[in-house]
Amino acid sequence: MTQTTIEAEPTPLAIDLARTALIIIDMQRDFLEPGGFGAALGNDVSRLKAAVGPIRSVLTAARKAAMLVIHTREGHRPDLSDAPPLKVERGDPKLRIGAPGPMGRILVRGEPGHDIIPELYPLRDEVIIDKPGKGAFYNTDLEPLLRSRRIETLLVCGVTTEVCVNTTVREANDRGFRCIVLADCCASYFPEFHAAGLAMIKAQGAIFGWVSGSASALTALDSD
Ligand code: TIU
Repeated sequence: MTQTTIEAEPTPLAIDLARTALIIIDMQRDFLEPGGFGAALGNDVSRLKAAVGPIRSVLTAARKAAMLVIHTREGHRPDLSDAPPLKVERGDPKLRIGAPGPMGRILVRGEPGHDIIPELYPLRDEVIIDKPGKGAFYNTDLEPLLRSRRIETLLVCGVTTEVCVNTTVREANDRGFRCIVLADCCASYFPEFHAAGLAMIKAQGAIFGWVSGSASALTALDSD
């Protein structure tokens, strides 16, 4: 039986687990560890750690339930041909996208900092979407991949709540996918933006999507 109900705000939701995917946004060393892109922008990267444990629990349950798991990574080609100059030209010139740092070139594909943190490392058969933008649909093959698997619902985790998570949820909603954002599986460098980012999604009768948490997701996954 793949139909289940998940507790969420503003309403509980009936979902089909066979048509649901777990998407984990940008849990990369560049955002979570010192010396990467997040730190280069002046952020306290330790604030993102809170999401790691809850994501790990949901990821383990999703793997057990044989749910489609998708990991995304924000980053650019080594020649930066896919990085708009206006994106690169922000922040301290010594610490911009493409500049050398302790984890390799900042936000560049193939560099140690671009990779996913060891605690959440993808299995060989899990999908990795390399994205040049904040949204996971922009200039990627995520949409055809989801359509080919007949996915209609996304359980959304990752960082940061108000940047790449929110952008991806808005893109997904416009494409007809239902998003359930797991609050404790997301994090921001700014606690007030985390709260506002979640509030904006579920307001107005779930204008962009629903907000739930890892405990409710685990209950729903166990019911499979
Ligand atoms: N800076 C910030 O909060 N986030 C990003 O630049 N990318 C993601 O959210 N992944």
